[in-house]
Amino acid sequence: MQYFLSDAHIGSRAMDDPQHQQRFVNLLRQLAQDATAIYLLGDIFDFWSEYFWRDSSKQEYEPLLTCLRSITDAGIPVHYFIGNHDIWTYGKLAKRTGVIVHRKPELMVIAGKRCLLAHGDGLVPSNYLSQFPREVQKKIRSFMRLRRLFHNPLAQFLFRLVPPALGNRVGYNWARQSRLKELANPCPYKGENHEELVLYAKEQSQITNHQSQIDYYIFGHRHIELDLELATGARVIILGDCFRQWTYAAMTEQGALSLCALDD
Ligand SMILES: [Mn+2]
Repeated sequence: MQYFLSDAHIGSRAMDDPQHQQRFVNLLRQLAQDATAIYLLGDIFDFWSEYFWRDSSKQEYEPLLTCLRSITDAGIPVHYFIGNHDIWTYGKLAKRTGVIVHRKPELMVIAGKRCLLAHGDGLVPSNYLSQFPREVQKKIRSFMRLRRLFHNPLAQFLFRLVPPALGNRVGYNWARQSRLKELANPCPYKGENHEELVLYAKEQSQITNHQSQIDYYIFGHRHIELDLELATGARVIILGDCFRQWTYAAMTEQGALSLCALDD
């Protein structure tokens, strides 16, 4: 089986559940029993940043890091896509755990199916902004500016110079605020004509020619569960999360994909 999980937000200061990390570790261990590969589609940590200095606070994540290492040591590849909370990894995570880090959306053939994998933040159809009133456009633009700053190599270099205790304080607090905002104002599925990732997938599936047609668009980020078939036959999958919903996707070696919940 091939497994797809996202948005565990381990270490979130917005949630006080001492069992959260352990529950995620248990799930990974269980899936690893029959996994050919595991795809982590972003925001596995609520805030992950690597510095030029030693950062002892990462000990908090020993259970998960050890678990990932044992899975990759067993020969099961683990693909780690950065999300918008764990952008700042420059090799330490990969070295410690053996995961393969992906910093951009990837087209991968998995069990014979063409899959577009991404966390999903920042993926919008073209002319996306123009449909909104000016006020909303402003908000989206400032979000995009922040996203560019987070991905900017110079800004990243400077942030790595910051003492970890300070960088982490800023980072965890930012992540906590964004999680609390989302928990207070959950944004349910907007419908196929408004959900950005669906619109993005629709546009992609229209511009790609028949031979290179994608079978599955698989995303995280939205904390909603979705399995939607487009007119082209492609399916858009949004994974839910491993934070409150505990959902993930499983694909058989024949390429059949289904969404699963933890207590299935
Ligand atoms: Mn996200």
